[in-house]
Amino acid sequence: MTTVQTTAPALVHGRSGRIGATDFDVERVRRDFPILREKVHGKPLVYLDSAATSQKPQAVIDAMSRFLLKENANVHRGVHYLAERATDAYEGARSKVQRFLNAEHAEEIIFVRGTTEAINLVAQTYGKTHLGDGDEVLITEMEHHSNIVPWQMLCEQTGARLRVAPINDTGELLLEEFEKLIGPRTRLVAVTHVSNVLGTVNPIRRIVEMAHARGARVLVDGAQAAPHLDIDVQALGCDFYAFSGHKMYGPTGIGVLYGRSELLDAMPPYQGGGDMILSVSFEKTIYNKSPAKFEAGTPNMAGAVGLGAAVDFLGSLNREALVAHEQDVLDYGIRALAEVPGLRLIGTARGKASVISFVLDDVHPHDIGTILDREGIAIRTGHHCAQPLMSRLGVVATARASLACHSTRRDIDALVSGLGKVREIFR
Ligand code: 7TS
Repeated sequence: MTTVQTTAPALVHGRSGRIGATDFDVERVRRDFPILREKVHGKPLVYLDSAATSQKPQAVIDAMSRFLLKENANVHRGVHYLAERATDAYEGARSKVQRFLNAEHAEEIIFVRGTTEAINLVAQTYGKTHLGDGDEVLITEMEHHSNIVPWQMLCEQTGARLRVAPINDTGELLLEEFEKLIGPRTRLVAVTHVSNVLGTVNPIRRIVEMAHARGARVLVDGAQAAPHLDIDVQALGCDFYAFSGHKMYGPTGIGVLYGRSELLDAMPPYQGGGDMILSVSFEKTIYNKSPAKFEAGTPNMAGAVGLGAAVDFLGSLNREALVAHEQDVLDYGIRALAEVPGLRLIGTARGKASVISFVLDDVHPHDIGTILDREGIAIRTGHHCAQPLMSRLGVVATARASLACHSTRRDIDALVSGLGKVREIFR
């Protein structure tokens, strides 16, 4: 088993001084992911489903097993050696995430199960205390169900109304329409940073400016952005930012809600239980401060440590070269797929990131996925938990190839050749 040095740079600087895709040593990065050496149906694995969940580098696997082998104990509670080690590891992961997001304070980082839980937390705490009858939540047509349903539930509970900003046929948000929809009753705007179906990257800073100018708060769903973009919550100016560990090379069952401290301080707790209190009596309970206030019960300690290792892993890659590399594979993929007869790309926004959705003649996407699987190629097919977006696009489902730092042009070539087999079968 190879142990990865997460601190070693995975690339060299180009001689020109400008960093480009060729500066990214993808073969070396691929060696960090043990699963990429697996065979599927006797064929080398071609993993193009990172938007659903990313594969894990050895460093993340090692950090989690090291924690379980040598440091495991319950956090924040014990005075013994292991309890202190575990607490340091858990809180150390929080500091890593704070730096990853450029949050001002570590207390602004709340560990949750994932993006879904982060959004539900905001809806049921901030939302329930700040929205009433006739108030509005504004989302967009390209949201994942996790950034739709929690707001619908909140609206049912409070009498607030859900408004939806439209997109154009390429999958870009119509900013003028969006701005018009921010009215005097808009209390919250909840928008995805990167669409999981279209790859559209939304102009979050502009959106925040528009919303703040009208007194609305902004939650950003960063599930698809965290593995690909540099995120700076202070520069974005957003009020809440949510993401999942498992989509950015970390484990499942751990994610993050960032919230600005003045908002978190004024919010009620999400769940009651251990660790979220300062004192409890049958007459009165006094809640702890953030982040403990929002982390009732024993948290996912090994998960947080794994997420911290994922942050380190991403930090060990030169972001500029990584972005250039992923863009190169994406552009190559878009060009190559556009030439497949009968294939229609879904989502062609300018400056899109990391995912390529498509339909192929009248072949059902599930059939595409099943035939590609026989070739060792993993893609996702279906509605991608974005049924309203499917309706808007006039499709029931799409096939989706999604990229990661280890993706190569070879993966795309394999996909194109697999699609050739699909076409032969359905000729
Ligand atoms: N928001 C976006 C934009 C997502 O892509 C996803 C998951 C979520 C929220 C929910 O994240 P979770 O970790 O809480 O489940 N998206 C996908 C996907 O595209 N394929 O599988 C899961």
